[in-house]
Amino acid sequence: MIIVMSDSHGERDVIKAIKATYETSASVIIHCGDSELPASDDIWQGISVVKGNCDFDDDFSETAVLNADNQRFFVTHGHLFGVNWGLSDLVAAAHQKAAKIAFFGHLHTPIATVEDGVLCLNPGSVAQPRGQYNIKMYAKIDITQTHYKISYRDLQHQEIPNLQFELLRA
Ligand SMILES: [Mn+2]
Repeated sequence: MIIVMSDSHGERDVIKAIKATYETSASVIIHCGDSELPASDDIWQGISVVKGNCDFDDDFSETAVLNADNQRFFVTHGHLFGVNWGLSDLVAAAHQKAAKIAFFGHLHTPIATVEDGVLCLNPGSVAQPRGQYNIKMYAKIDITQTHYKISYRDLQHQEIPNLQFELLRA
């Protein structure tokens, strides 16, 4: 099981609460950037985090490639790959890293779609949600033999209606 969050924008306690909930059960916990925290903060012990456009600590990486649950993930904030205008650059970067899953943030809105064989997943924002779903949220992903089971959760860790997906693995 993979936990992905993003765009906490200074809300450190939210990261702490999600980490505490899943640190013993998740294979990996990911933060897709715009934490506005220092890279040296001990909150990052046990979390894989990248640099967002609102992060100014150069000790964060712009991208990360992770392996967990027999999958390889490409992680980035998204602004460097033009996600405001489409996912093709993100998908190309994932292909380049031989990753079948790309996690990104920046848009503050949930997206879960398979494009050209790559699951592109935006977990929404745990602090400043935008768009149709005005709910602070993160995503939980279980990978089965055949499917990606994606569950968006609110900050009480409850499933958000209409944001539960089973997508066929490419
Ligand atoms: Mn942001």
